[in-house]
Amino acid sequence: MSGRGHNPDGGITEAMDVNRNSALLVVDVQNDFCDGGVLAVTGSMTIIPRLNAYIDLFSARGMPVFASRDWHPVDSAHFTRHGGKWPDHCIRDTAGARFHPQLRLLHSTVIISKGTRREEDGYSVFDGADARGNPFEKLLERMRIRELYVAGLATDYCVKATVLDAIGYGFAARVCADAIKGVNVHQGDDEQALEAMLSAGAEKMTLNVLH
Ligand code: VGL
Ligand code: ZN
Repeated sequence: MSGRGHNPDGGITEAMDVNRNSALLVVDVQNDFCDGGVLAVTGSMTIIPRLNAYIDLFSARGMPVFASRDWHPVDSAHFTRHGGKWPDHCIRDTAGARFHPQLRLLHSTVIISKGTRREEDGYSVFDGADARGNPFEKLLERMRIRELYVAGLATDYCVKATVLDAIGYGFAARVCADAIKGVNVHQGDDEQALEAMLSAGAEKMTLNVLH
């Protein structure tokens, strides 16, 4: 929850504290977006240890961790060949679509696949669903999550679209600013994206604030 409030243990929660209504979402840390991938995001490798620290922190506090993945069909309209913006990437069930091996996901991590339909870009994780087809938003609702911490790739596309959707759906959104990286098709896109998220009402978060 945003702001101060009584936490379930009876104490006062500082604004920056994670609590039982919070969840972590690690966005698209997949081989194709990391070093050696077809759409490698500069600096992506540097955030993996921090993502692992966020995952450890949330799981140690018993809070849910979600990991999204871009999971495109081979003929996705999102690909240049079919009129879209991007080279072929994260084609479902290929090596490039696998989570990066250095990302330490847990068995309890809920995987959300997105961009699965031919016609869609699927930038927002709110366009995605779990293995049973439950939409992300429904899962959050069912788990009584009110606040979403968002980290991962890429700042200027999927992180941004997801954070803006989260706010639109009425969730409090926290951007893990030390664990995101942008594609930067144009220089400075990442900074602009962060600004857009903050002006929409997201809060900036870093690991040292949470520890
Ligand atoms: C993404 C470009 C294309 C992302 C996905 O995960 O931010 N970016 N597809
Ligand atoms: Zn994509």
